[in-house]
Amino acid sequence: MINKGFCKDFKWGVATAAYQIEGAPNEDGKGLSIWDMKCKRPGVIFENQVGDIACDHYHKYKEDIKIMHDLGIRNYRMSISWTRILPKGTGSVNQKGLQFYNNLIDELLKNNIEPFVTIFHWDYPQSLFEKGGWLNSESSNWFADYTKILMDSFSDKVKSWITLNEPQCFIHWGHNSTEHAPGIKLACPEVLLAAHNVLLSHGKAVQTIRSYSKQPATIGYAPVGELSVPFDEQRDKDIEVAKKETFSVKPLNCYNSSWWIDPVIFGKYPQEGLDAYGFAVPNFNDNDMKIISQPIDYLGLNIYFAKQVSMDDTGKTIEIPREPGHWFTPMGWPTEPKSLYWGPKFFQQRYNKPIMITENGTAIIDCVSQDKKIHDPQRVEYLRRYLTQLKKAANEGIDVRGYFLWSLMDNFEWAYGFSKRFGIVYTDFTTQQRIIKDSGYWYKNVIETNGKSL
Ligand code: GCO
Repeated sequence: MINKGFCKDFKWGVATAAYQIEGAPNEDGKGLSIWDMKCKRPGVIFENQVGDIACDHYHKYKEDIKIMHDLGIRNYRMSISWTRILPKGTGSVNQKGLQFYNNLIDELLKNNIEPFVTIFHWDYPQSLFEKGGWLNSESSNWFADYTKILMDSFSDKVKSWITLNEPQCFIHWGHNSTEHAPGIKLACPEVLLAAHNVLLSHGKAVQTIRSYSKQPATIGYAPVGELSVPFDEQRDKDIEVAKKETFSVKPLNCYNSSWWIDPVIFGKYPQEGLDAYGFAVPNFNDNDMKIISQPIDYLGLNIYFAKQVSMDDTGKTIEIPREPGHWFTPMGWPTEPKSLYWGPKFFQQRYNKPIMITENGTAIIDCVSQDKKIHDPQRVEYLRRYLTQLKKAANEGIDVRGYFLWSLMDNFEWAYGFSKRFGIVYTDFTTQQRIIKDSGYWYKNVIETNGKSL
C-alpha cells in the first residue's frame, strides 16, 4: 500500500460560502440573516465593511463558473443562503431564491463541475434568531424542514450534501465569544444546549436527505479539524500526546473536535467532555443520540493549522512554542503543513470514516503587480507544503477522498471584512474584476496531474 498517491477519483475542488461571495442581501425576496444584521452594527467588522456586495456573485456566477472551468476545477463546495429560500427561516418559500440556485447548479453541471452543497454556512435567518435561534427546542425541526425543501428542489441534480460548516465556530465565536454573528455571550449551559440542538439539526438533516433525496446521496459534515501534531514526529511519546490532545475536551471551552464529532459518529458525547462540563451538559436522551449519529459517508475536516505538542519527562503534554521567525499567515495562524498528514491520520484512526479536507488554504497579502498579474509565491508554497503532507497520508493508505481549497476567490472574511485575501482568484472589490492568481494556475496543474506534480 506504499506510495498509492491520491485515489483515481480524488475530488479536487474549491470552496466558498454564500454570505462571503453573493451580495444581493435584499434582492428577489431574500430575508435578512444574522450576518446581514451583524454588519449593520457599528465597530464590529473591520472598517465597518459589509457583505452587501461582496463578490457580487449573485450576478456574476456565470463568470465565476467559467473561471473554475478554465482552471480545470471539477468540484465546487458552495453553500445555500437559507433566507433566499425561506425569507423568514420557516414558512413560505421564495421561488426566486430557488430559481437562483437552480440556475447556478445548472450552470455548474453544464461546465462539468459537481456541486458539493453545504446546507448551512453561518448565515442564520434573523427571524429565527429572534425566536431564540439554536436555543429554541424547535430549531432542529426548522433545519430539517429547510433541508426538505432543498431535497424537493435540487436533489435530482445535486447528490453531494454537507450538513453544517464548522459548528465550533458559529457556536463559539457567535454565542460564547462575540466576534461572529449573532454576537451574543451565553452562559456555558446555554452554549451547550445550542450545541446539542445544532447536533440534532445535523442528524435530522441526514435523515431528511436519506428519506427525500431523489437519488442516492453522499453526505458529509464539515467541522473544524481542531488538532495537535507531534513536535518530534519520530518520537512515539509525542505522537501519543498529540493524538490525546487532539481529542481532549477542556472545561468551559466548546472549541474542540470530539464534543462535535463523537456524537455524530459514535452516538455518544466523549466522557472527558461530560466530566469537564459537568452540570452544564444539557438533558438529552438515547433517541437524541440516535438521531445525531445517523450514518454519514465521510468526515469532512477544515484544517488550516495545528498546535504542536510534546510529552515532557513527567509524562505531561506540553505545547511547544513556534521557533523565532516561524511563518505565521496574515490571520496570525502558524503554518503547519504536518496538520494535513496527522489530521487525516488521527481522525481516521478514531472515527474510521473516509476523510475529505473540506477547507484548507491561506490568506496572503496579495496585490496586483505592474504586469497586471498576481504573483503569490507564498500561497503556492503554503499549498505545496500542505498538499505534500496530504499526499504522504494518501501514500500510507489513509482513505482521503478529496481536498477543497479555501477559497475560489477573495471574499468577505467575516469580522475581518475584505482585509484578508484567501482566493486563488483575485477580486477587485471596486470594479468586481477577477484575476486568476499564479496559485490558480499552479493548482490547475496539481488537478491535471492528480497531485503527481507535487
Ligand atoms: C471558516 C469558514 C470560512 C472562512 C475560512 C478562512 O473556516 O472560518 O469556513 O468561511 O472564510 O475558513 O478563515
